[in-house]
Amino acid sequence: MKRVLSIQDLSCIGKCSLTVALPIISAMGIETAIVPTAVLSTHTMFNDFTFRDLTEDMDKIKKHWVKERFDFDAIYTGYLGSKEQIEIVTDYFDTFKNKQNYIIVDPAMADNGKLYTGFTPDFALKMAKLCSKADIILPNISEACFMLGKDYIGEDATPSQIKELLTELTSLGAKIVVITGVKFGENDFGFMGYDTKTEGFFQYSTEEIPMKSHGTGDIFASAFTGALMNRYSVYNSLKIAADYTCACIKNSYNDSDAVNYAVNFEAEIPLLLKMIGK
Ligand code: PXL
Repeated sequence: MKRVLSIQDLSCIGKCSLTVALPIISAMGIETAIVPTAVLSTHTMFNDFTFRDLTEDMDKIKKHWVKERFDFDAIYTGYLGSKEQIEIVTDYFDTFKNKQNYIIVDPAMADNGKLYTGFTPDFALKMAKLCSKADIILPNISEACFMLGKDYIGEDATPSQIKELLTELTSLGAKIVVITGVKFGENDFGFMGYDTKTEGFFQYSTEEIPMKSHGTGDIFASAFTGALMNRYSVYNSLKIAADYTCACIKNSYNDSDAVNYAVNFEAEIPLLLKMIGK
């Protein structure tokens, strides 16, 4: 069985980061090892959330795993709580990277032109350095702009503006760069990417559900990682992730009982498994 390591926070309520990565990647038949970077009472969109920092444990966990000679088919990182945590994650990459495995960085730190609570522009530049070690990075438009130290170009950025951003992002050093949350036209929403090996752009879109929700980037990155581990190509894994994320948002949009701080990703896991032939 393939084994993924996911390094991100554990938000007890909020359906994001590890509470999304664990069920989705495990359901796809992949062992999911974790390093929880912090325990929060909720994700940071609620007021007065608690935050227990687990930075001190991160290095100790790594040292134990080196002794045990564990290895991973992919390392997928999301929300990280501080610049120090980014340094430690860099050490994880240096320790566990090998010729076969993938490093996937979702620089989860901003949306709609705003950094999440607690982050500074400086943090985004540090995250950009982490991206240099990745095989694949998955920023949204806001995260891409913050990492490049540029003014926010808006959610309605045109495909040609996104192409420019992608080209600039390749200077960070990742092999494949993908920007999520791209609007291609009326009711047409998806991702656009650039592969430095083939030197080609690619894109894919689904219908746009008129609803903004938290954790959808984490659902996308988790489903992508799971599909990649099921031997789908990078492009097909991204497509599967986009179709699944769209189905999750649609499910919540049609459900008057859906919570307003996340989407019903659980209800669409059977669809995701069908998509990967399970
Ligand atoms: O979904 C990204 C995310 C992850 N972790 C925490 C968050 C958020 C987004 O708000 O607050 C703690």
